Amino acid sequence: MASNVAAEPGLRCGRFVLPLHRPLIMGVINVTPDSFSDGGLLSSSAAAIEHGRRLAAEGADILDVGGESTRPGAAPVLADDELRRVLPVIEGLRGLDVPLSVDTSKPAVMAEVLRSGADMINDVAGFRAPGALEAVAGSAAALCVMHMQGEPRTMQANPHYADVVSEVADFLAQRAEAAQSAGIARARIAIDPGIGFGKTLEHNLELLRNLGKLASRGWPVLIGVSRKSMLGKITGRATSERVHASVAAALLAVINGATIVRVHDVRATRDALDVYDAIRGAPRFGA
Ligand code: HH2
Repeated sequence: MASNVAAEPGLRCGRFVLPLHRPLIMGVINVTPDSFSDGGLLSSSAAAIEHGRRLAAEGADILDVGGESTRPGAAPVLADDELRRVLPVIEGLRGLDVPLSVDTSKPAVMAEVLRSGADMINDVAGFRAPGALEAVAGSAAALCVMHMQGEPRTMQANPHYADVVSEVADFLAQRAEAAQSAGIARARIAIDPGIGFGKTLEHNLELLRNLGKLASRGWPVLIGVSRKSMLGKITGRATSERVHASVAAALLAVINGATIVRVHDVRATRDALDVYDAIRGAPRFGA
């Protein structure tokens, strides 16, 4: 569980400081009609709030609320529509003892959700939009800085890298340093290579094999691979049948260097990570 003790080392995340000595789970709440794995399921605020409560009870360490799908080919959403989707959910979940993240790339949405008490901003565009870093700088929120080649509409058309691991790591380090130059403390930043965002299956696998190289840059690494098409390519299964593959990928990501995993299936992931923590003798389980 998150702590309110400001002096504890960890990821500073709005009202909380998240300990980084054990893997953390970010549970996904997509308040969208068109997300790739669960679009339309949480179209009402009430359903999204109930889902968020369930994910928290299942062991989520962070809840990530999204009002715009980023799947390849997804239609863009206006800031006002995005806010209409996410604000009531933030309001409804604020009373839980869990940090609330908002998945957005729009500075106007960032500013407004921070005013409403969001603890983290998760930007798949790496805070590249003009005004994005300024929108978060004055808050206490954590940032997830993600890598994406291209933009969602076209990113899977022809992704190309000379060396995917070093190019992604260099981009993330540059963006994290730009955030720090904008006055954002290092302890507020996590980085994410953006699995499936302008990457082929081989690029994704190469990144997941080399998470240690990303982690060695010094910021905690967040990975979102849950139910993604790369798992469909490997297993041949539809999105709703990728729970086992997603848990395997999340566990391997943690073993390879990730600290935070962004998942749809919190309970199954929690079980796997609890077993992992127990076997490696993490403090909560004793030696
Ligand atoms: N993946 C998705 C959305 N946001 N954020 C981070 N930091 N990392 C990710 O890998 C990531 C993300 C895509 O997944 P999902 O939210 O389930 O789908 P959609 O974008 O279609 O709503």
